[in-house]
Amino acid sequence: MEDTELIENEAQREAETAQDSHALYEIKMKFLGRTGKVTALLKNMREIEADKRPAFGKRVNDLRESLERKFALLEEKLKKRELERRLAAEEIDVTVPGRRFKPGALHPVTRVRDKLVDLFAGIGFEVFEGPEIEDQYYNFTALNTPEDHPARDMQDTFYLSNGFLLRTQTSAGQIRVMESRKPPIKIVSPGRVFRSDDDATHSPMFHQMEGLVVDRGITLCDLSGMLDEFARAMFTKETKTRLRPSYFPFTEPSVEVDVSCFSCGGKGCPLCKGTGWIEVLGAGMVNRKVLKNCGIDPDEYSGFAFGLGLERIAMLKYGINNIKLLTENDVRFLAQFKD
Ligand code: FA5
Repeated sequence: MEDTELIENEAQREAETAQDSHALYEIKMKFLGRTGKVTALLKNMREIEADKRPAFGKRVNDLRESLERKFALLEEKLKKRELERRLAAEEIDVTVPGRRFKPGALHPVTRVRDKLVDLFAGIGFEVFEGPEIEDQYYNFTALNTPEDHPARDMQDTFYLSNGFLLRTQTSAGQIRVMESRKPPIKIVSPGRVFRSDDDATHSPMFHQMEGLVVDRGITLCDLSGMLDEFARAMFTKETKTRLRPSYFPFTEPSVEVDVSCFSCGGKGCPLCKGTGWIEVLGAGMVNRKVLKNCGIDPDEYSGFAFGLGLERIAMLKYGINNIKLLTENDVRFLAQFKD
């Protein structure tokens, strides 16, 4: 009986020292757990005289119940305190302004390329990406460019060792496609090209996009219709195109393609230098010799090709007056192009 009192006092004292619910649980187990002190009292029952056992049993059960109540009360108190502390620590002021997230923007040349690829993919073109390092055959010879053509000069072309060069035009990819596939062929080929060129509208590294269609019965009318589609999608719905005779060794006939000035609608303004037209690309019917070089019978098949400068289109579309701005990567400049 004395033991029960001692244990009760001890449990009470210890329980009050518990700093948190976990410590309290440990103390509770020390007294009320399976191997706890109160449980141990019951195990000693046999050593007690038989007539005193019921009273002792009742006393131990009362003790157990009383301790359980005390622990429960303390536990509730501690848990409440813990919750209050946690809520205070995790308090969030939802009125504090958030950190501003500055999203990047796509480069204007990337925008133009993506828009063109989307447009041409929508009318059935596949995308082909040729290598940036080419040899004379793909970049010039197979494209019917004579040995003494000025484009082959060191002043125009960056030569590497062993007869390799940095491609000067995406037209080199035309040959790779025609060599490896049978018509019908319908591809666009965007990519970087390199020329020894440097002024406000010319850069030593720039981007072109080549287009090539080869099939039975392809005519200049197909090219013209497709270009109208391109001009309307790229500039405005009212934009028109016109073809002017030109010369490229790999097309015959060759044309330069102008679009009606989308700034003044064709009346004449500084952008179109008063002419109402802006030149945007070179094109033509694939030269019979080029088809033959690639093993395609020019009596059976014909095709058209076109090549445009992506920087040129971006500069026109966004009113950029110096090509250098496109490679300086000044964030203040780039951040202006959102659509
Ligand atoms: C060609 O490169 C031909 N391969 C295009 C072609 C393809 C014709 C298929 C016929 C059939 P050209 O040298 O004109 O053509 O270049 C095409 C475009 O690239 C030009 O209209 C211009 O927009 C752009 N360009 C040329 N040189 C530079 C340069 N240094 N910097 C930026 N853009 C340039």
